[in-house]
Amino acid sequence: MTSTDLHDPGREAVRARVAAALTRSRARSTALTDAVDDDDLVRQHSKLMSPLVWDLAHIGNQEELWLVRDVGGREPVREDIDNLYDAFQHSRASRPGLPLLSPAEARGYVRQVREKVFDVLDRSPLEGRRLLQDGFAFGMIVQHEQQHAETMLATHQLRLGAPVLHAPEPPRAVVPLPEREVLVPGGEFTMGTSTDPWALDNERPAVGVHVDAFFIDTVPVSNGEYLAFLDAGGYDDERWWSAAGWAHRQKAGLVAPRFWERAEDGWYRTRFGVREPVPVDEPVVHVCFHEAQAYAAWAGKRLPTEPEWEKAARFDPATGRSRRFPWGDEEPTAEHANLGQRHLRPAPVGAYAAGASPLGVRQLMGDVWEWCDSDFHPYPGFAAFPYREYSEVFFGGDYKMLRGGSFGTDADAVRGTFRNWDHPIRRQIFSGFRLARDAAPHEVR
Ligand code: AVJ
Ligand code: FE
Repeated sequence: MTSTDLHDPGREAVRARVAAALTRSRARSTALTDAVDDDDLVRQHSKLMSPLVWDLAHIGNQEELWLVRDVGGREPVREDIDNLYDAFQHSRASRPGLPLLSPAEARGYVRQVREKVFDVLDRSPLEGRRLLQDGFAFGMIVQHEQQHAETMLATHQLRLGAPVLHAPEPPRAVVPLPEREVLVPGGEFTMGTSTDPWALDNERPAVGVHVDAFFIDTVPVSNGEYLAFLDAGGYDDERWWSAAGWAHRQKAGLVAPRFWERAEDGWYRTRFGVREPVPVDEPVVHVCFHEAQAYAAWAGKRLPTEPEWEKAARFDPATGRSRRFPWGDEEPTAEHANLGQRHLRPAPVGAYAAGASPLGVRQLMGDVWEWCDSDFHPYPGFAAFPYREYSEVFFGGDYKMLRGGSFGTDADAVRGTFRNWDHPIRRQIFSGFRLARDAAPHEVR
């Protein structure tokens, strides 16, 4: 290979894209960790979360493992800390007790790793191994950092004390609001992808999946609608809950979404340290899968399955093709979706008309993750890549799927095919849902 090959225009474009994405993801991790003092960085704000300083050094360690050592073939920077920052070695609850790098050391470590990574990027042929193709390894590490930025944002939401994060308000709803639900035609569509360069292993390969005709709501369920479920006694009525859901509701004493609190003049919620009346037109967030399912049963509908959600988000009836995003194949902009922590709350239901799918379904990307009634299974033809611990070890019945990303998710870390998962009882994540229902034979055109 000659140096001309190393710097051909296609590869230079990948390099530029990688460099920009690396810089953007680091700006986000830095903002989230610089927002609080050292004491706050090392403290455990919830047993569900790591100390923020663990996330920071873990981001650096994954980057070192994959980009410095594997892709770059360089000497380790800090081999001695690999075990400390291996998520499978230590539970989140136990991490504050570990001899972690101090905030200053963690900041120095991630900076040192990043300098080497820019050098590796400059010299990498970006081909020859699948890991290098289209800058995949770099894209994977960018997505990893952005995933942890969302996790760190969830830690901020659990943190007590005065607000330290600030952002402008999201856009308003676009009127007229679409009709409540739309029919998604039955038939096969392409789920997953074999071509999206930075798609992770569990999104692959593209598969033809048959979906019966069904109706899906054009917007997520709002706080106002969810309040009606509370007022109707939904949390105290076993009829609406699955057996596992009811058992959890009883054991955990659930009475409302997480971060809600009843006052004399109505319900309040606390959002990144700001206490405010629950905004009725905003998508409900911080509900677990069981709450979403109970609401759906009470409303006489159900949650979409994962194939249904993806068909609603990607299928273009005019061409029969699946798009990368609801609006097309172009990368998200501020007009399409509430992503990237640009706003620190979901936009009202009915916002982002420009981000609607061909069938008119809004807010599929961004705002709130949407619970789907599916377990985490591989697609036929799945192969773990590049490591089993990203997806494969989580396959089975322990997790429910979440789709579309939230206001806390970066555009580089989500797409129409992207699959997220969590335990059905989790609600510290930015999780909401939308409703679906079967189409009766007379409703199918
Ligand atoms: C894909 C969001 C479920 O945060 O647990 C981060 C992503 N994997 N580090 C998680 C992940 C390794 C993962 N989720
Ligand atoms: Fe991680």
